[in-house]
Amino acid sequence: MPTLPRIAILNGPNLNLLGTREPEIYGSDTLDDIRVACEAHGAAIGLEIDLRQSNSEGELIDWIQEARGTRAGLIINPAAYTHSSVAIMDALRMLDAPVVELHLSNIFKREAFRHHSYISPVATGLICGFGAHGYILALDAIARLIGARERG
Ligand code: CA2
Repeated sequence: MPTLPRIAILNGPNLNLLGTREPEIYGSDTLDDIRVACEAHGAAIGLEIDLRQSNSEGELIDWIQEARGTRAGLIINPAAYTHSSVAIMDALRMLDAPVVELHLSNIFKREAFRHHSYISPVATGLICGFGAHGYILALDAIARLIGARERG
């Protein structure tokens, strides 16, 4: 049986606490709920999911580098590093695979400091404001991009 394209879904600092605080902003799903939903949706559309979370900028960068040549696409919710990390931007710039920047909340409806992203200029596209469902939308976007690449 041919192997499925593998998709990295990386999550930044504090997202391990999802579902425990501020549900009015981030929803009530935990990161494990999101993992289960992504794995089910991935199986339905022919993608293998590798979802990880780290509170460390360096570990996220190591995982982005690991994705080079091993992952067909990458979805990243960099959390607060969105607004501060030139290092994550530089690491993403070195990927050839499609990159979706994802946020649970609509960062443009929130404080001004969240309106600037170091990630958007190096991402293929941005999804924000749809809560946990954004991960499913991002998987559909990646599946379409990979299919388009395969068709040439
Ligand atoms: O909306 C998003 O997904 C964010 O990336 C979440 C980040 C925030 O800094 C970005 O501006 C937008 C914060 C993640 C904090 O995660 C929490 C999880 C549970 C409870 C409280 C915060």
